[in-house]
Amino acid sequence: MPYRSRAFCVGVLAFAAQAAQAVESTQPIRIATHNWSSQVVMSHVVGEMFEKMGYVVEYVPIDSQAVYEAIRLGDVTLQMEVWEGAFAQSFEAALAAGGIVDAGDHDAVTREEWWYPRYVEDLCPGLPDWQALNACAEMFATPETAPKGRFLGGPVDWLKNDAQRVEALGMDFVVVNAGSASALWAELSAASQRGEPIVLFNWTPNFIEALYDGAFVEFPPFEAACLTDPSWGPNPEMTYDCGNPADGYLKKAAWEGMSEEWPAAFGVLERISFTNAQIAELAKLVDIEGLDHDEAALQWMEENEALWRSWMESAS
Ligand code: TMO
Repeated sequence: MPYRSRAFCVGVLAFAAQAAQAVESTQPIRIATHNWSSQVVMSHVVGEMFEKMGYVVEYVPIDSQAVYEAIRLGDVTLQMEVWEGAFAQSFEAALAAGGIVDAGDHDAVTREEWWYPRYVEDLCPGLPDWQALNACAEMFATPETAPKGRFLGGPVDWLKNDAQRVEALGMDFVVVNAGSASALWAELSAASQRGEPIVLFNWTPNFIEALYDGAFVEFPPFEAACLTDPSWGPNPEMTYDCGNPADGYLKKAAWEGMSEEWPAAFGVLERISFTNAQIAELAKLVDIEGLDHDEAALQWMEENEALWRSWMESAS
């Protein structure tokens, strides 16, 4: 780096350090980002708030299951969207091991499950019942799964239990994982245009609700015992013979040391609570309106200033 620009950088750093004197620590707060839109936009909203308070922020793209171990070890500071269906097991295992804390629930109630666009009900009578779906399995076949049906799952780092569920319930389906969220939506769009049967992973809150009518498949209702006690549920010999929680939590997770290193920021994190409608809106700004994640965060903040200021206010 030429000497002049290095001097410039040093000047900027000195200024930043001065501006940040109000905060307890200028160590970067490391915010995990994942591979679905609302999570990334929300992370940028929180990052912007922390920067306004004088903190230094870094965004860390990381696998959505491995993140809990990284937080536990203090390598990552926080994760804004802990969805019960996909991440409860990894999160709760890390909680039991220590070093990570539950930083509170969002107002939002979540569901992550097999889902189909509404017209599929005309092709496969008896939906949303899972046994009715299974009776139509062949209709969902692709060349790679025939004669079994294809369930198009999300990227492999999300829910890991679909293949076990298919086996435990004796379903004539093969799980094929999409490489990305946008690959899921591309397949949904193509199938809808042709009126073809499709069953895929979806969740709520999400922007999809604004674009498609559809429904979740109803499996045997979730209970914690389903995952641990083989005798529970329709298959007395296997676990995972149930659906995902239909009214799941959405939590924030943080490194245990956050409340000492950056106490005011931790207080803000605890107060932050997004509703279903707000989370769907975060996703929509990116997935329908085409904004970048950071632009979407700024736009959302412009439109919701009283709300995020209220989360920040009682901080100092
Ligand atoms: C974790 N997700 C919201 C994609 O199901």
